[in-house]
Amino acid sequence: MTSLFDAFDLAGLKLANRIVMAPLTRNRSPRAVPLPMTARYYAQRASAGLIVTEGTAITRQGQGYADVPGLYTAEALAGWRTVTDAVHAQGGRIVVQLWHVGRVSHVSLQADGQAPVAPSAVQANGKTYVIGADGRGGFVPTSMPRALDAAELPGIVQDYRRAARAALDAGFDGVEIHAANGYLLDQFLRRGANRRSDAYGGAIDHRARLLLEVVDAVTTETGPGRTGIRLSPVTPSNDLSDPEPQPLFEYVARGLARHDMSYIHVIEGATGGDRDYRQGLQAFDYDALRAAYRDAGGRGAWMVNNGYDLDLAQQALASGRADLVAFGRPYISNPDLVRRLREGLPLADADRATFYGGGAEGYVDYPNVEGSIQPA
Ligand code: 8OZ
Repeated sequence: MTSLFDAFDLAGLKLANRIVMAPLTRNRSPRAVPLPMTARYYAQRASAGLIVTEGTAITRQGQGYADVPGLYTAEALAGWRTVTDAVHAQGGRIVVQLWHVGRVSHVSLQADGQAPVAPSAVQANGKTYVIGADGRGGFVPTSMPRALDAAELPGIVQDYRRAARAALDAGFDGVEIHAANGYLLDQFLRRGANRRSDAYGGAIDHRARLLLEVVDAVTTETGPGRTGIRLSPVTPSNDLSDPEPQPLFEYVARGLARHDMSYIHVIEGATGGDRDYRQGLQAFDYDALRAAYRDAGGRGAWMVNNGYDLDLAQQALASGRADLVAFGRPYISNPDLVRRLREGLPLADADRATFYGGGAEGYVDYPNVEGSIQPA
């Protein structure tokens, strides 16, 4: 029977096991540049079959929180090169998550204090994290966005494409397109943020158009089997919703099947919360989503995420519901999570106070099960 600890062939990339480190925002990259300790942080977690980095802004416009990393300056890319080298030196595999936040941003993070961009001028009821002139961080409401003009969208597609090229040049094994959790591509998909009446709004095929254009551009740039995508069909994160997610996401799945994806990464339920969370009248049918992808000829790996423990993960693999399982929060405090799960060892709890922002504390100082920090 398939186990989490079996190797996996991800479109030619050999993974040592089927455990994935999920993307985790940590806000420790001033001026969008990963620090030397970021290389240490990821290298400590390199026994994961695959690491997906924290969300990484493709452009300054795509940034929505203080101190998240980017892919749009030479300095940031040089920082990422030290990360990919450090992970590869430990025998790990790492892809970068390509992120554009859309409306989930604040004027103080945008060039010249401009409004963030979105499908429509609909403000998210939510907060983002900024650092004031006095150097202190705090939460502020997201700013009112401006609606993107259709003529700007090819430029955004190009931004994804350029970021994907830069990522491969910085040594990443591939990229993951962040289309989840209420950020730009999800804002186009779901009706709660998309009030457009042009070719990018309204009917399902219109709302999915930008996402599929980005997928086309990025897969063309990376070549086959090097692009994954993350979806969250029902999450309420960042004030997003849709009354009918099932046909929308099945349409997306069929569209993805026409591209040579490395994997489809699905957050089941509310991100970081209730796995049974629903939007719309019916519970979302994730098996039907997978079937829509496979029936349309999709051959990428199926990656699942959200609140998995060892038993639930093994069941998902054994039943064929998944090929890979992504673990998020446990990876903050358990750099050797693979070993702990394999040997049935207890997991360490993470300190919430150091999830977002700060320094080495709560970042690179979680020991492995023997009490040492490896690599130092
Ligand atoms: C937590 C805090 C800030 C951003 C996501 C990138 O939800 C995020 C994120 C998570 O996908």
